[in-house]
Amino acid sequence: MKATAVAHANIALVKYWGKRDDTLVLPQASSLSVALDKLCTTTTVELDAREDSFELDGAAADASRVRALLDAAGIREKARVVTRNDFPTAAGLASSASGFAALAVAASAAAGQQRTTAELSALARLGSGSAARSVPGGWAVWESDSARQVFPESHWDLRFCVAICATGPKTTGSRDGMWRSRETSPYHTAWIEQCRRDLPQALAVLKRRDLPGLGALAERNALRMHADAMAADPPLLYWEPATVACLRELQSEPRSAWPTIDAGPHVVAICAAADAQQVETRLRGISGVKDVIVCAAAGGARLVP
Ligand code: 2P0
Repeated sequence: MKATAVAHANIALVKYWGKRDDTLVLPQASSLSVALDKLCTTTTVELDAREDSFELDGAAADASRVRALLDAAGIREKARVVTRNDFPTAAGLASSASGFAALAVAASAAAGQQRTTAELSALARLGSGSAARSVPGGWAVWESDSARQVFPESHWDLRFCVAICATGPKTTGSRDGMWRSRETSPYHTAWIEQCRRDLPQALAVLKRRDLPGLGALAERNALRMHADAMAADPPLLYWEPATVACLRELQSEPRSAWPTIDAGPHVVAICAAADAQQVETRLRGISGVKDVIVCAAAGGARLVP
């Protein structure tokens, strides 16, 4: 009746920004991500508790989205859920992907359920869309119900330098932001059509390990997602001055790293393992960059003893 799981956050190279079904959390377009080793969540689920409780990084937190996922898993027993993020939650780094992936795996195991990776991915998706990709981990594609690993983390020795460009929670969460973009941005249809063109190209450059190809594609895809969001009404501007400074730095020639940005201010620089140290140093030198976390690719969510 008790199980612990770990899962990693992921960064999308072809992003998910728009749902075709808000309740079932189904995407308008498929997305591609890679799991990040340093951004890790550990979750313990204990069933048969007296009442539901959810502890996040040592503090009591709202259990409603945790309960919704347990209900979706058919778990009626009261649950005590304890979650720890091995990275600064306060910095606004996406923790919902690793959090719901670890929760889905731990809760299923605690209830004695046998679920395949695809079924666990579909369950995690109901908590948060991007969590579907953290269940298989590695290089993952989320198509509809669930995500699957298309290449293992060992496929390519890249680094992902996460430049923390602000502290404190972001202003508009992803859920509201993507809803607003779909409902009000005149660029949204073009954005979704572009993602459908980007995915097969991204898979081709990923397969042949073409870093300038994948980097440039990921950079374009991220900036187009932000163009869609900026064109919403009211507009969504996730960037800080340090975000723009990172983009300028990474765009200087000769290029060795390419940026991507999620629905927040932080910049993730994609580079070869051999270049990670110089990329980290350059990012650390930028005014407003609070920290840089250098990650490698990671595997999927798993139970731990
Ligand atoms: C992604 N993001 O593909 C995109 C890029 C943020 C920007 O998935 O509403 O927290 O829970 O499904 O998964 C963040 O959105 O949103 C996200 P919900 P989620 O990684």
